[in-house]
Amino acid sequence: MQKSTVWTIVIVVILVVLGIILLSLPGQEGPEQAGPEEGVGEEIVLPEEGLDLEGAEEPVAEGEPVQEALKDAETVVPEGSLVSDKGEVLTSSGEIVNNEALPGSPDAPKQSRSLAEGEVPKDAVTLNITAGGFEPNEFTVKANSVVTLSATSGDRTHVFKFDDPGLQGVAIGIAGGETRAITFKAPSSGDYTFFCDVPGHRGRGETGVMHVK
Ligand SMILES: [Cu+2]
Repeated sequence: MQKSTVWTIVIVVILVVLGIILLSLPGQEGPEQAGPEEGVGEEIVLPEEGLDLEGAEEPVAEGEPVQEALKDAETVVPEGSLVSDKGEVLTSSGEIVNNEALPGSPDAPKQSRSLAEGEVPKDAVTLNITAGGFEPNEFTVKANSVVTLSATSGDRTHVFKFDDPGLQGVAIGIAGGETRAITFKAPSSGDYTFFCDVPGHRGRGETGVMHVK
């Protein structure tokens, strides 16, 4: 029993030493051989694959809400901004419009094409502009509601604009005799001055006030 125990210990020690020698030899020759055998490479590759998959899914998930928003969106006036069924005014790419954006830029509310009589929605706010000023020169809308504003020129070219920089994107340019409209989301409550931006027109009285309540 004692002899066999000694031999067992000797054999185990020899095997361990041989194992250590065998393991250390490929390591000295090059890491390329040792790596795959030990499975070290696999452990690193697996988490990387997992991350790649997560990364690929993110852009798809971001694109879906935009398409979803456009699905039920409709224009109130021809070639104007889209309005979603949730009451948001949207750009052609499905983003919520920015009233502060430069007039005519993709992020700003979009004015309609020239409208024929009967194309102005019945619930629109309608303004007539002439050298004598705006008629009416004040109107009231509900805060954060979707508003369609229509402007008609009774004589020559006019440009409807708001004073507040936060509403600079809400602008309408009309030639003589023309009617155009714009759909936008009303701001928070307050009084907002509007005017005609054609040089000299504001000074002769082409101004008014939008009351938001
Ligand atoms: Cu004017």
